[in-house]
Amino acid sequence: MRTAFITGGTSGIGEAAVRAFVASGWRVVTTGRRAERLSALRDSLGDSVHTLNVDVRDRAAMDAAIAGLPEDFARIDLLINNAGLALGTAPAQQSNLDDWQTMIDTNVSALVAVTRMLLPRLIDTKGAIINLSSVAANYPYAGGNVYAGTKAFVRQFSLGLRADLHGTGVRVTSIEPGMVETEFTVVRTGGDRAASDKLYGGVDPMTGEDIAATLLWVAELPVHLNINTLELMPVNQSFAGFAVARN
Ligand code: NDP
Ligand code: 8X3
Repeated sequence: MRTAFITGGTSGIGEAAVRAFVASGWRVVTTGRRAERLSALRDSLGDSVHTLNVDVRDRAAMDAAIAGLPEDFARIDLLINNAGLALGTAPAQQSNLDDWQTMIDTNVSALVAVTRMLLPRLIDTKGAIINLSSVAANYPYAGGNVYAGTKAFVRQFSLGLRADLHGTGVRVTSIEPGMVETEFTVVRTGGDRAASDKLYGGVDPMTGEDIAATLLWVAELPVHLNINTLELMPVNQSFAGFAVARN
């Protein structure tokens, strides 16, 4: 039985991924700060899931949690670096520096730390890493500033990992979704459910389950095949033109 380590299993894409991987016969280790949601997940999915109630930014706690994994969950075949967030949509010149730091700490620093901690196990198993980047890595938009920067880091780090892991058999993929209706926009807006509903209203956005199915598909492809990057959007989302200011 293969084991996936999925960060951020308490909501959205991560929670859907935990459910999809368990349904497909994987064991799953998952993390999150909201203990009650982790317990509910464990209660609904049973012994195939092991939960770690840690903040991904807490390097010492994450290191200890990984070192203490029970034997059945210690051999990791797949890391999905999913935990992440956006805070704010204000222009850079009006943004909150603490929000910027939180995004960098979570989306960049924590992601590289968890990856480094699990690399020896992933090399042992000739496993795989799938990182949640975003279309924001590829297309700048106003108000994207630091969030987009963190996701561009994730994309380029994924490609760099692939170069370093050449010859080890470890596969690495950067997944780059557009609009997925999860708690993402509620978090981004500081709890504004109406703003979230308005953003996704009428769009027929992607769902956490859509992305989970993609993650599972990537993970279960033949091991001689590596998807380097994969960008997804809802049909109703595409590209805008350049902005031009006139004097
Ligand atoms: P959600 O807000 O629904 O889920 C985010 C998950 O990340 C939660 O489980 C949350 O758990 C976890 N998380 C956030 N911060 C921390 C932390 N400090 N420590 C531990 N866990 C943390 O959003 P999504 O499911 O949409 O987002 C998942 C990933 O997908 C993110 O990396 C996001 O950037 C990316 N993405 C999302 C898109 C979208 O449109 N929704 C599009 C492209 C990429 P808890 O709060 O319990 O700690
Ligand atoms: C989330 C998608 O377009 O809101 O990464 O940045 S977007």
